[in-house]
Amino acid sequence: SGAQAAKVAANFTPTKEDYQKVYNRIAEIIDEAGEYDDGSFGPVILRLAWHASGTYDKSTGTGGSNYATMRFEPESLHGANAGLSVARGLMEKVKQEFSWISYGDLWTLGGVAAVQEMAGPKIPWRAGRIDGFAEHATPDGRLPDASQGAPHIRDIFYRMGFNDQEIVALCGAHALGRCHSNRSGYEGPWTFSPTTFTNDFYKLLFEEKWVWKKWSGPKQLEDKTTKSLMMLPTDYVLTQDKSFKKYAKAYADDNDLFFKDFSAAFATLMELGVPTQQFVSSEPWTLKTLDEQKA
Ligand code: HIF
Repeated sequence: SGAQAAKVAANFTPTKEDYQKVYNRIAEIIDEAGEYDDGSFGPVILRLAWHASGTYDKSTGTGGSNYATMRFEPESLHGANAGLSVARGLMEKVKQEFSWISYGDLWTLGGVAAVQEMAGPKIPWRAGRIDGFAEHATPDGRLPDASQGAPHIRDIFYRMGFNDQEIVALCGAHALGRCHSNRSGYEGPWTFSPTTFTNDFYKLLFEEKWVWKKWSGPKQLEDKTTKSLMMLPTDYVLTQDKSFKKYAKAYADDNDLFFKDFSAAFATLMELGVPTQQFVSSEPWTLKTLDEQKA
């Protein structure tokens, strides 16, 4: 808009209130999904935020959310990112209105808004990412492969700096959204409420009987009772590996613990690869949901 353009021209420094406005716009768009999937763009926007951040390698300091390199080929075409053009397109609409925000801030703020608007925990968030270039992109293969087992999950998430407890806490986000055969090859949702953030992912892992789905697609599990839910091999491993299982059980039994641990791990994920001195505030901000602002 003209007002936003004038702000940029005046070398304007955005405040927390300006980022809340961006959050609000994303939150509105999440709800404008119509017939798309389960009626929400929240899950795919969350997935963009995670794939933008999850390329981080702590040993080289490369990857992560700082430069938003998924805007460029070949990263945008990496197999793991199939379908995320939907989310990048939605975020582009927001960028047109708030041209002063960096793509890295915009996409991670999208992840925060998605979690919070789908009734999840508050995610503390800081602004300060800067737009980079294609040369900042990382090679294909940094994101997890759902067909693999516990050693692969550990390789990928230890590389980002996470421990077993944090890995299992993050995995609860698969309560949201669904797999699409034309994106990953896998098919179906993990829970009966794929647009509401709950600890149902862990509950279902332990309460349902999971059997291999008989189909021509990639190996995935289905619940024996309704055959309408799915688990990826990497999800099911959380019930098989002794260390993972301990945490998965704890989160199945205690939703508050899950919310608290997810919030901390997800906030860390969103900041991977961002030099500390770049953040505009030392204290993270907690942004309000649309509902809270109506009150
Ligand atoms: Fe996912 N994930 N994820 N994921 N993911 C898919 C979809 C979503 C993995 C694989 C897949 C995390 C970890 C892992 C979301 C959020 C998070 C799909 C289906 C696959 C295959 C894509 C498609 O077909 O559209 C693997 C192997 C992971 C490591 C164990 C995170 C923790 C759970 C980090 C995370 O936050 C979300 C949300 C979706 C749903 C997207 C949608 O469009 O509905």
